[in-house]
Amino acid sequence: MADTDLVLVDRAGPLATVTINRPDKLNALNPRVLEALGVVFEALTKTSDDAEPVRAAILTGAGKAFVAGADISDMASITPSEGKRFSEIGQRLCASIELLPFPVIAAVNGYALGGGLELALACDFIVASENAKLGLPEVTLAVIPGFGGTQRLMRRVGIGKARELVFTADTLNAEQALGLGLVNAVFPAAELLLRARDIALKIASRGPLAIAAAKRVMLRGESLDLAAACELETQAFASLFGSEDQRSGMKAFLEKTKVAFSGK
Ligand code: CO8
Repeated sequence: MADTDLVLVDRAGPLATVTINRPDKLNALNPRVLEALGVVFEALTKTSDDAEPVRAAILTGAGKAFVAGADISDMASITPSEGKRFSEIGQRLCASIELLPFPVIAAVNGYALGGGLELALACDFIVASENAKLGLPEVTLAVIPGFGGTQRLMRRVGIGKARELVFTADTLNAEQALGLGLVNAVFPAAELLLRARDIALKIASRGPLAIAAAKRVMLRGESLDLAAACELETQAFASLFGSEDQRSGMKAFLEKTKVAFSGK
């Protein structure tokens, strides 16, 4: 399969749907898939004359899996330094998704295991199909999560539950993941992408500069103390005043009219 086929992109107005397309291997992540994802997300930040800028994206998988993990056949005989390189490629991709100026929703359509759940955790939030299965089974292979999973899971569900899930390698079904706040919503499989797109469209209708600022301060603030994080919020809040969108948004409210934001 050519590298360009490993990750598919569908653009519709302000939305992009990115599909990991290696269904015969349950979308297992090898370096080529990771690189292709990096290229695709980077391209989505560029605006071209013939397409609207991306305001929200959905990441999903082709077939019955979101992603069943990093590719075990690629990892089976690697050395510690190769393991470090593989981990760094995955970590870079996850960090780059977090730094995108628009939200990315992980639409988990089946297995999200190991590196697959780690990738979903780097997205802004997760929605799942009723048949989804989520977990970090790395210790069954005598390794640990290497794409940021130990750290992001802890921040998402709390340290005690994250420890339990990492140490036991237990797999959660969609309802259990919902109960933990690991996923935000569960939908019938046939509706998953439609429902994810509804959420993405709502986000895309809001002020784009405000969404980018909110994403940035929530990401950075998570690892700061509260006072420093609130200071970051103040700076971002202040910087939004004077934008065309802030002026037209508030004017439209006062005049009881509708507004379409320009991102300026
Ligand atoms: N890697 C490579 N191939 C895989 C993977 C994987 N993670 N998962 C599935 N496949 C392949 C299978 O080998 C099979 O290929 P083939 O048809 O050629 O034999 C094909 O996908 C279909 O899979 P199954 O036949 O196994 O499908 P089932 O429906 O019977 O089972 C499961 C589905 C339960 C998801 C099963 O495939 C499974 O257990 N997969 C492995 C899950 C796992 O352990 N994932 C964690 C991997 S470790 C990891 O992700 C570490 C991340 C951090 C890396 C840090 C860098 C060093």
